[in-house]
Parts: sequence; C-alpha cells; structure tokens
Amino acid sequence: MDEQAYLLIHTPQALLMSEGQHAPMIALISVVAAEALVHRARLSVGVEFASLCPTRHSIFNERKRRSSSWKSTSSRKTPVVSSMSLSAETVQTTPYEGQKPGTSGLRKKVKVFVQPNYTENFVQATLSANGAALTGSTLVVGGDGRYYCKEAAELIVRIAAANGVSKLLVGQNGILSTPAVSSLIRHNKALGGIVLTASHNPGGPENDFGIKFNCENGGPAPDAFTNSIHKLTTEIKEYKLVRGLQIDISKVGVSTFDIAGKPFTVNVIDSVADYLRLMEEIFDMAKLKEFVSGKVTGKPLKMRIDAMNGVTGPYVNEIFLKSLGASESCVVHTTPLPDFGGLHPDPNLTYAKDLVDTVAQGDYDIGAAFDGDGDRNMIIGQKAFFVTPSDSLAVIAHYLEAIPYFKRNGVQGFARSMPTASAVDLVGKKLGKEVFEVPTGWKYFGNLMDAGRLCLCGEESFGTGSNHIREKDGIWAVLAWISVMQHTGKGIEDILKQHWSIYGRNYFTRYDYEECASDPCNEMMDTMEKTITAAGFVGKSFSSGGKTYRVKEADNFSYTDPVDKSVATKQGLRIVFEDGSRIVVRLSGTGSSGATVRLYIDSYEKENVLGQASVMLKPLIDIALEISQLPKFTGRNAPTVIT
Ligand code: VG1
Ligand code: CO
Repeated sequence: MDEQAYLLIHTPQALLMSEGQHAPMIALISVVAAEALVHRARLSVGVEFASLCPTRHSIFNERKRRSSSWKSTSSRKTPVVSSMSLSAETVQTTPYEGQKPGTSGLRKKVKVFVQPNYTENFVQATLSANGAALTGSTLVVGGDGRYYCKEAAELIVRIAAANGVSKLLVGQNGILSTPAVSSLIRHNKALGGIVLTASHNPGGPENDFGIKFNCENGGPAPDAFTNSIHKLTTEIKEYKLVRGLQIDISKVGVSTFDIAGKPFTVNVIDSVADYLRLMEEIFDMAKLKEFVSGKVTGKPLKMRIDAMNGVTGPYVNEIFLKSLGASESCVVHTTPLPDFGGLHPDPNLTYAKDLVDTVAQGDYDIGAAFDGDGDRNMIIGQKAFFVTPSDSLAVIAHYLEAIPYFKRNGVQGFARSMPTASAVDLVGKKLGKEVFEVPTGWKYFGNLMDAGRLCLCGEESFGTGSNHIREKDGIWAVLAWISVMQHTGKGIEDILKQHWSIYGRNYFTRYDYEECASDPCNEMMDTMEKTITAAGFVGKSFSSGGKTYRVKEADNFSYTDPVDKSVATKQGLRIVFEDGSRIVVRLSGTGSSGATVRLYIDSYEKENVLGQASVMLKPLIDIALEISQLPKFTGRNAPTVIT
C-alpha cells in the first residue's frame, strides 16, 4: 500500500506541499497534544448521547480486551504542523421536510441534496445528535464515490471543523466502503462515521445520493439516534461552518488547522489499508492464495469478481489480485464511477446480469458481485448456480471453523432479519447456539454483537457479515466462501446440495415492485393488516396449485431488543402457516421516491430439496397476491425484480 505521508505547511496565503519523511519534533508534540484533548473529551461523554447509543460501554470494554498490536491508521502518518488559523461562522437556515433516515440513512435524489442548505442542515443535525461527545471527537468520513460524494465530503470537513470536532479521517478521494468505515471507527476509537452513499440505489446527477451515520461501535445509528437526527432537522435554525477551510482530499496526508484557538486535524487516508489488514487477521490469506493458485489441488480457482463500478473496486484489486494472486481477468468493473457506469449497483440476478451471463458459460468456479458501498454480496457457483443469501448465511455458519477468526474468538449466536428464510436457525439448533430474528436493517444486530451474543448474521437482501465489524461486508463474505471451498475441496453447488441433505431446504423468493405510487401502497398495507389481524384469520386455509396452507400466526412484526429492551413496531406483515411456510410483505425504507413493495415467500422441505424455487413457491405466491390484493392496489402484474 502507499505508505507515503505528506508534510503540509499551511499559511493563510498559500498551501505548500512537500513530501516529508522526517517531521519536525514540534509537530509530534502538537499531534500528541491533540490526541490528549480527544481522549479527555471522550472521558466526559454526554449523557444525552450515551442514552442514544446504549452500546458505548460494552464497546469500550471490548476495545480494552482487543489486541494491542493493532496500530491505528493515523498513527502511521507523518505528523504535521500548521499555522493556518481560521474561524467558524454561523449560517441561518430553515428546516426541510422529510429529512428522516430510513432503513439505512437518508436517501434522496441528488437534486434534492444540492438544494441550498439541504445537505448542510442534515449534516449539522447529525453532528448535533451526538450531543456533548462531539467536542474533541474523531470522526470517519467517506463514501462510495457516487456523484456528489466529493462535494459532500468537503462540506462535512467545513461543518465538522466548526462544530468542535478534533480530527477527521477521510478516505482518499472520499472513497471508503461501508465495511471499511465500520472498521476504521473501531480501530481508531472514533465517535462515529459519516458514510456518503445511497448503497444499492443508482447514482449520477439524475439519481440518488445518501448520508448515513454510524456510531462508536461502528454500526448504523440505532432508531433512537436517527429519530433524534430527524427531530433536529425539523427545528434547525442555523448551522456552523468554517468557510475558508479547503482540503485536497485527493492526496493522502495530514493537515492541521487552528480553529478559533483549537486544533483541528484532517487525515486523508488510504482507502484500503486498514480494511486489508483486518481481512488478513480474519482469514488465512496464505492458504487461500495457495488454493487460488491451484498448487495443491492442481487446478487454479477461477473466479469472477464484479465490483459493479462501485466502491469495492480498489479493495477487490488489492485483495483478489494482489493478496490472493488472481489473474487480471478475474476482476471486472473495478473503477468506482460517479454513476456506476450506468449500472444499477445492486448485486442480484437482475442487475448483475453481466456477471450471471458470463459465469453461466461454465468457465468460472465462483462469481461474486457487490453493491455500490460494498456491504452486499451475491455468490454464484459454476454455471451461475445461485446461492440465496439465506442459504449463504447457513452454509457459512455450518463451516465457521474454516475461518481462523472464529477458531480464535469462538462462535457465539447467529441472527437473521425477519424476512430472511430460517436456514441458519437449523444450523444454530444443531450447534446449540442462540438464534435471533430481528427487523430488517443491519442496525438491529449491533447490540447483540456488542453483548457478545452474536457472531454471524445476515439478511435475504444479499447481506452477510460477522462481529469483526458492525456492518454487513461483501468482500468478507466472498473470502468466507473461498475459505469454505478450500476447506471442503468442493464446488459451490455440491456444498449447497450437501447442506440441504443434512438440514433440508428453505426455498425462498423475493418479489420487488419498485417505484409504485405511495398512497395506494400504504392503503394496501393498511387493508392487509386489517385482513390478517381480523378474528378468524388464524386457522383459515388457503389453497392453490394443489397445495393447501393453514394459517398458524399472522401479525405486523414487532421486536424487542434483548439487550436494551427498545421496541421496534410495524416491521412487516407476516403470515406464518402451519408447515412453517411464510408470506411477508413490507414497504422498503431505502427508496428515494415513491414506494417499493417487497413480497417475501419461503417454505421448507425436508426431503424434496432439488426442486426449482419458482415452481415450488408458485402456490404460495398466488396466495400472497390474493390476500394482499397487490395487483389491484399497485396496478402491477409483474415485479420489477425477482430474487
Ligand atoms: C433494504 C434491505 C435491507 C437492508 C437495507 C440496507 O432495505 O431490504 O435488508 O438492510 O436495504 O442495505 P429496505 O427497507 O429497502 O427493504 V444497503 O446495502 O442498501 O445499505
Ligand atoms: Co449497501
């Protein structure tokens, strides 16, 4: 990795830059002093924030336990001195409606974000939601490189400086994957991180931008925190800004400023280095490299890794090409582009069609794709054999011993989001582990991980991850799969078939109806909720395609967090039948306009495990469309995406 550090000397008139291997001692002292300030501020954590981020104490303890060999990214950079003195100003503003973070951050069209003060308001509210802990804090800033990321990152630098933040770690060119942000927050003991992404939503001037905040544990802000951000956006009257603060985020290096007498440091960091080291700790890279080379098996592993022009490109190059020694032809679309090259950066069978078609030809052993911000993954085997995310989670759970990290740290419980098929539950049961069912959204896993009860979890939406960070992690998932392949010596299809022969199979499909009109969708949900919660619905039978299902349970899913007892209600309509089959309907919380309806169907077969999901699930799909009256309310006869 590029270990270059720069000595930046600022004067109000000029910004001079020179490469420096030997920084002056005075600079060292100033950085140490700044670190001490940060430390002091962290000891006086605001009560307000502590109550919003209940995980704070357990994280702190976990950090104390963690190996002291880990060096923070910032500590490897040459310290820098600056004489630039600037002051903060207060800018009057008025609230915008609708700045309410959804499943994962605030997502709107770029056109909405670029309105005067729109981004400024939201960033100020996000910072203010941290309360007293913000003063003297360290924050991580980066995003998936989509259109408006760079401008937003520069704006955040100016607003953070004015709000008493001590230090920012900014990804070079504003590039940091969501998992990398999570890792950086943890390793640098930062207060949190601002991630500039609309994740799997398309990018470009006509498409989406997004901002999410991750807390001190590295995970997405919990509901209490995002509610507080939203409340602040409705009351905002002013924001703070250091207007004259200019940072060149295209160069790795440290800049320090004096903001009204207080030091402020911006550390532009290599986007990949910290994450690479984390992967090297988790996986046996040497063994995987040998496996990829075919040295032992006599047959090199042929992989096709598609970064879909999202943020994972630089990570893919570093990890799959350099560390694992794969050939150039194994990786595609590895340059992050502001509009993802027109691709929809959502790794599913519809939007990753290029990958699926290529792997379908039979030359590759494994195909994988990621979403815009690198937290999702899709895994396919030879001839594009599709691994459902629900199965992917269960298989990884079954083979955790193939990954050194789990050998070292032990295996705690497993978890999945409610709409995810329950394949992992069966593995958990066999291994005698706790299994949790949480609402949709990665934020619900964090408390369980911090409490030491959860080590592996996933969502049907192509999210898989572990307690190595507090986000789902696309590249981690692929490395986990390669580890399983290495461990078993089997291909992906065989691994799945063997898994089903042990546990039975959870057939799963999801229908997405994207960009529908909002009002009729809300009406549909209300009507369906009334139908399924009415007296007499439980016990009712529905028949289709020669199959009959009797309702065992039906509700609008609600969840009480086992750790902090917070309650999340209205998390999706759910009909559970007597044989365990399920119909789930919910509205997406990540769209930027209109409504997206998600219909999830799953059913379990102990013996009949080699059927086709679309055929096996057809009767249940028809029943779901009948009960929900989806075609009538949405006017749609077919979904936009089928998974
Ligand atoms: C979707 C997925 C959910 C995921 C969320 C964020 O949410 O269903 O499982 O956690 O996106 O993923 P929704 O509300 O649209 O169903 V990401 O990679 O877009 O941050
Ligand atoms: Co994502």
